[in-house]
Amino acid sequence: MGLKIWLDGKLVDQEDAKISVFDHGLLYGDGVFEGIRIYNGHVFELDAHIRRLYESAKAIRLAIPISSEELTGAVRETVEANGLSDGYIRLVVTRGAGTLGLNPFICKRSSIFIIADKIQLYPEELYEKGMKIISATTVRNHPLAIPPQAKSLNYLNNILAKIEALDSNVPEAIMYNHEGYVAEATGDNVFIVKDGVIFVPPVEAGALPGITRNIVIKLAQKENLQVVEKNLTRFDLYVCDEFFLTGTAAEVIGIVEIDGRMIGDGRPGPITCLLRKKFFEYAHGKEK
Ligand code: PXG
Repeated sequence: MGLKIWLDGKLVDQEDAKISVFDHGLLYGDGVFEGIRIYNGHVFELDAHIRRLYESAKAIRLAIPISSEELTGAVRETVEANGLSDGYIRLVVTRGAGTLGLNPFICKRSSIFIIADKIQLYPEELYEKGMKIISATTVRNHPLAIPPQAKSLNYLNNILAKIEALDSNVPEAIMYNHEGYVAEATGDNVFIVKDGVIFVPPVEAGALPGITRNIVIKLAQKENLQVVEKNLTRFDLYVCDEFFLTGTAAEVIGIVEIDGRMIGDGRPGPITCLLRKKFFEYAHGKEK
């Protein structure tokens, strides 16, 4: 049996979940989205994801035609209809069907759909051994272009960096901003550890304000670890003691090599492993 998809107010079979070829989400990447986890039957940090979605929409002048309470209910309804206890939700708001031509205001009503499915996990081995990555040459979107804080459907910037990673036979790439400071990975935020202190690039460097990032910062502070938001350079990444990425899909994953430079002793470091464990416990123990 296929999935039940929530589409514009109704749960429909996946075969019937269709969007117009005139939808500007498809024609122009004009829309916003969220990727959310389900742990133990609970939608993880749903309120934070809903808030970010409405902010992304506001930033691109997209009116979401239902209230955040209704949308929250729709997400829960979709999870329930698919009987998922662990999985992944893709919540998408497109500009809607219009005509050819950029004008978004021609589109009468945006479309909302919600997919709740199983998540494809990275192999456990990748977490134990850590990941090798590269620096992308593709520069992160300038803040005066597509705002990096808005989670828009226009992911070409990140996709071009991802292609560079895959061409180099590694799964991820670090993106730098137009000033040369570390922004983020293609779908994850960056953390490093140097002399026992955790450093995180500020969101203003061109990162998405990651929900996993926020939680990991809080969990680190609870462990009495010092967390400093600071612009980081490629040099800082090359000489750090530990390096990890955070995100809804990857959770917390150690980086052991970048651009051929080994990080630490070539294995995920102790703070990385501690925070990965704390994040797992938080995600699985929390009633939300
Ligand atoms: N930066 C970018 C550019 C992202 O797209 C993150 C950071 C991490 O944010 P969260 O809130 O997840 O901690 C993301 C998240 C997918 C997918 O299907 C992408 C993301 C999350 C989940 C799934 O590609 N991006």
